[in-house]
Amino acid sequence: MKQHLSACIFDLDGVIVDTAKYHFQAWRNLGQSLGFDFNEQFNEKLKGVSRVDSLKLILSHAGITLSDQDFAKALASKNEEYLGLISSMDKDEILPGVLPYLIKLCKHNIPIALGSASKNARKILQQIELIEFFDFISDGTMVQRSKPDPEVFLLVTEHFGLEPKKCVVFEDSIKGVIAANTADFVSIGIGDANILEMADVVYENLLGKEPEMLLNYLNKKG
Ligand code: B16
Ligand code: MG
Repeated sequence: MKQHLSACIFDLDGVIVDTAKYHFQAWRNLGQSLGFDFNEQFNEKLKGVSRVDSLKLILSHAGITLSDQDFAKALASKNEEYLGLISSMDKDEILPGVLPYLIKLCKHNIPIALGSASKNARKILQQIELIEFFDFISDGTMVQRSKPDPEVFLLVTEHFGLEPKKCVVFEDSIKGVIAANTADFVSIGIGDANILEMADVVYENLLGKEPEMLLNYLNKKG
């Protein structure tokens, strides 16, 4: 299997663990403190987007301008609330099917990497006791550009010296799927097929999924 599939790259929030709901809660509270509310539909636009770019999107949607100092304060306040929300998170919050899937990939000796926009990624992987599975972590502390730019995924293939078209990206966000497609990775959407229609294939979650199935998608990609 390793000859055909070079590596698997997992997004974190919404793929490995459901921190997406905590990001939503913390951003929404911040928005409300600025006199602006938003719903889950708008929140889809924030998924996979860096902290700074998320705040820019919220402010532009709300028509609010902040001074540089207030912008920095708002970012810090959102992250403080988010860290509070995830502080008691443990391995019980790993999403369905993730652990057995990672174990199967290990058995096949397929390198496992993280490709997350989050600057809190390492802390979260440690907290949910999955960090040992990851051969390489590419995260928000290492990139200049937010998804849909593929930089965070390309750091992984550069690190291993691999071709993107032989690697699979698992993503819950539209912007992450676009990032994977742009750089010619095989994209597996995790979540709602109507929202992630651009992905090569969409799984509701990883429950009962077999890594061998990935070979079909790689072959179709050519
Ligand atoms: P942080 P992912 C992304 O993580 C989240 O989807 C996005 O909502 C968040 O703003 C971004 O990380 C930055 O996170 O504030 O923790 O640095 O989905 O790419 O794993
Ligand atoms: Mg995500």
